Amino acid sequence: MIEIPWQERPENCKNVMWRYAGNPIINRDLLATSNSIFNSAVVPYEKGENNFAGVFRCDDTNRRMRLHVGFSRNGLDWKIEEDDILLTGADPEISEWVYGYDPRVCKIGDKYYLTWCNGYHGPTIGVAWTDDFHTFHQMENAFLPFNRNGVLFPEKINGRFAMLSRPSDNGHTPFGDIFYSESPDLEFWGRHRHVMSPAKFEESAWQCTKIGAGPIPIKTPEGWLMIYHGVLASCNGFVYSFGAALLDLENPWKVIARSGEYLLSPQMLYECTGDVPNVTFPCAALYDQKKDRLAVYYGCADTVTGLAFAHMSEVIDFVKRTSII
Ligand code: BMA
Repeated sequence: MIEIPWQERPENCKNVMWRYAGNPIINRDLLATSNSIFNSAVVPYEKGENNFAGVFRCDDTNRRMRLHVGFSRNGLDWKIEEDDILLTGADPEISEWVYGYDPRVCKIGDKYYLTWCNGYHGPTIGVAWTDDFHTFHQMENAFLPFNRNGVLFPEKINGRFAMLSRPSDNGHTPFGDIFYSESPDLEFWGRHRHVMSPAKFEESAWQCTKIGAGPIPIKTPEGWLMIYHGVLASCNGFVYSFGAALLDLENPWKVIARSGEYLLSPQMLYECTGDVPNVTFPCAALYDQKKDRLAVYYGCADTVTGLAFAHMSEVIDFVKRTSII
């Protein structure tokens, strides 16, 4: 097992989740042509020096939303490629690149699957696989537009591939529930099941406008741990925080517990100022089961990338203790 990035909880911190002191770990201008690098996906890779690989949302200085591959030895210092990713093999009807953002990467078997918000007559969920983080083989879009936050499960469930998603509109959607879908082949998706709706304002305001799955769900003996973002419509615009829920292992559309409190909300200057103020948006997590360590990568103010830590056992207790279910 490679060492995932880690820093102990600061002594004066009482929270379940704490930030890396060196945040942001990726600045907006890491690339010659990047306006911002955020909402990005990281996985263990273990090839040579590259212990970690990732797909990064890099909006360029034309403000076009693009996906770029990156590699890292320690999960903190990233080398991101100047050229955007190479998608190949798609049916010509859907192969035209329009835009791509908010990637997630999920290892299933020996392949890495990329899902992202893919422009095809509006946002929908694109799917591609790679085994070398060089060539990405594009498959069919999973759903009809409009949809965002497509997040695969890392193994088949009841014999089928499984994905969470968040049907939306073509704009800055003022609503949004999380749904669960199944597929025999990662091409045809069906058996759609409702997972959860935004919370009641009186009960848990940070997640009362819309919600969407974040990192790939993590299997624990207590259920699938789903870290998800929640949005509050404030008088100053949307505020994006994140919390977590536990989903039933065999029927993951059944929610066992769901945090009423947030794990992290925009509070630091780099989370509160930037191209879109007040956004913390998680897209990836690394988990070291033996050491009970969790590291969460999240976009900050749609501008830079941050990292936060927690002990998995404490996150599970927190979800159960503050549950609104
Ligand atoms: C969502 C997505 C995210 C973004 C967020 C806040 O709709 O576009 O990429 O972080 O809005 O702007």
